[in-house]
Amino acid sequence: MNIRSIYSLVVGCLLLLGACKQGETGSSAFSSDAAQKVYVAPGEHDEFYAFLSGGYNGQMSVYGLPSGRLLKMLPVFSQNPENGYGYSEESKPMLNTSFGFVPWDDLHHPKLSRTDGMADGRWLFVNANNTPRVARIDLKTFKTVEILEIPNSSGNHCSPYPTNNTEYVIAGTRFSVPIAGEGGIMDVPLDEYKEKFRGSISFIKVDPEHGDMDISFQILVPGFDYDLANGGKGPSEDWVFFTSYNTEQAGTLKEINASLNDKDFVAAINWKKAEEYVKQGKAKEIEAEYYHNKLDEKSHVASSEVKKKVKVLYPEDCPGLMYLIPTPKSPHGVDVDPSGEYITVSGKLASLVPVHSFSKMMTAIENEDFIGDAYGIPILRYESVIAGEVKEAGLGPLHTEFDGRGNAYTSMFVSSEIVKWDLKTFEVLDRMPVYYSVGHLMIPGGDTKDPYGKYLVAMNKITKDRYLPTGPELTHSAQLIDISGDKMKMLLDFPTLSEPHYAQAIPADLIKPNSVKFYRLDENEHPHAIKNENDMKVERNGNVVNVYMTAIRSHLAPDNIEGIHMGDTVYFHVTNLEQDWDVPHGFAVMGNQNAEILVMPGETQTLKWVPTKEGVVSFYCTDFCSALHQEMQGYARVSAKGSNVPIKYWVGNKRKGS
Ligand code: K7E
Ligand code: CUA
Repeated sequence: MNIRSIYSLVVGCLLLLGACKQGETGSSAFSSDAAQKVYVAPGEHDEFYAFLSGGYNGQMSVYGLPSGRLLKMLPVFSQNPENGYGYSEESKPMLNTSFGFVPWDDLHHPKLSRTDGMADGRWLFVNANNTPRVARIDLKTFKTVEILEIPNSSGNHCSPYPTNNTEYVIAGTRFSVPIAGEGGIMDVPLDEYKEKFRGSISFIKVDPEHGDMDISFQILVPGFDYDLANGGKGPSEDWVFFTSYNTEQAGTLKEINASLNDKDFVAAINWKKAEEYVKQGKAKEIEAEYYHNKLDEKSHVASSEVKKKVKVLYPEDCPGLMYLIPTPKSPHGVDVDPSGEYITVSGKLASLVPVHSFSKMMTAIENEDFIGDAYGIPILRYESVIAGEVKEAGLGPLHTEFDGRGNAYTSMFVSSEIVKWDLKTFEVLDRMPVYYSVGHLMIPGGDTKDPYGKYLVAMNKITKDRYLPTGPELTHSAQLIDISGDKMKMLLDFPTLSEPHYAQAIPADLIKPNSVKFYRLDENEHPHAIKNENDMKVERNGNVVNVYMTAIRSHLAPDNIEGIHMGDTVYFHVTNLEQDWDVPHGFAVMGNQNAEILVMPGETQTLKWVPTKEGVVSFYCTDFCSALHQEMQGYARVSAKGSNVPIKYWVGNKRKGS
């Protein structure tokens, strides 16, 4: 019997005896009123929306807290068979990049837009880690409305971090790359890492009204790996802090060669200063190629624009822009406490959690208390900028969040626990084992200046025996912990979609009232929309056939189509005429290699179909929309190439064509 089964046996017995008083069995006890605390009665709503990244599925998922109910899977960087995202002609451009169409990426970090240091519920920014991009999701529609590629970047991991009024969203590289003086990633021998490679940190300007993104400038930083970042708050709000590892600048076997230095760096960057330098004309414009994809609000059609230039700043030429704080050892997360004074760093290989002081950092900068420089960037003295160290915190610290009551919570990957510690004394106050090997943790508002506290979500990497087995692949597991009292209490396990890294949560009231219920048909500006089924039509243009179709409970118009020939490409432009909440119609064509679509009320979506066989092909609505949903179906006749079957189409006695 292993420790875990002994543990569950002990807890189980205590429960049976009804003797599980909170705290009596140490911090690992879960609350006897746990079920009550997470119970949201049928028909009731959760208190918080939680947005969990999907990790390697490239999507977001939306949960209610405290129930842990899955509300939605929200496609961003990957095609989604649920609603045709990345398959419909309207949404395909969202996945265009300078490398071509990329159907699947890896998404790690969601961050809500902010007003005055608090999440405001307008937009959610997320990163594509593999092919560097930042996306914006509109929380009125829960749709990805914009994706911006990041040039001069590779592995967009420390991304995306909004400043306190969403002036910028900041995105840094994980991999450094050889950036040519005139721009572009060069072809160089890989053993020239030290001489030629640089990292980049991109400052994406966000339109305050509409949220549209644009790269304002980039800072080309020394060739380390940049891992995570966080913006300052209050006194430190002009600053953003990045962890870096591989300050050894190893080009191979980083597992060993990037773990040699006892300390790596936190890079502190003054973004206000950077902005000033750009205004003064210090930035150099270089060549770049990156895609900017946007979904038009009125037509719901996405389009891509290719951008060709980017402005860059070299920090060595910009005094006061960037400083390096030595920090132990291969740091991962960096998190700034609600007051903006404490900068907590989680070194994966460090035995303690260092807490740097912003005010001490400013004094040290003023006194030029430097121990040297790296590539012209001053290195501060560790002792001069340390506020305290959390000793014996746990093994494998990764990330920290705050409850707004003077406590910090750090996730420990190796010792598989959440450790609560005091921001004044740096003493450990409580430990909660989690199952198993936690990565990120999230407290609603826990990264803002005024956390909501109350709950903590641990997002665990390994699930093992937590649920009924489902073969070799298990869902990842999140755990909800009550942090309202002195001791943490375990409330709930719930499964997640793929691998959540970071997450955000916000009171439901900040989003719920703004949620769009359907698209207004009279505002639909899709070029192929028809707003009345009498306008249905099928038009041949060379070997392209455009079908203008409507869907309403419970028929498609037209539902009989003739005159399609082998060698044709058919576009079904389906407009959903419904003007009611939650009445989508689906559309599928037998044998179509380009999937299906799901059309929201008032919206038009286009499905491309290249017939591969002669004969009669059925099509139908895939969403059970009414009692007569099964009747919502039709036929397309596919004739031989060059046949003389003319275009003809009808529904009921409305008949068109020759
Ligand atoms: Cu720690 Cu990609 Cu934020 Cu995962 S990262 S755990
Ligand atoms: Cu429309 Cu089923």
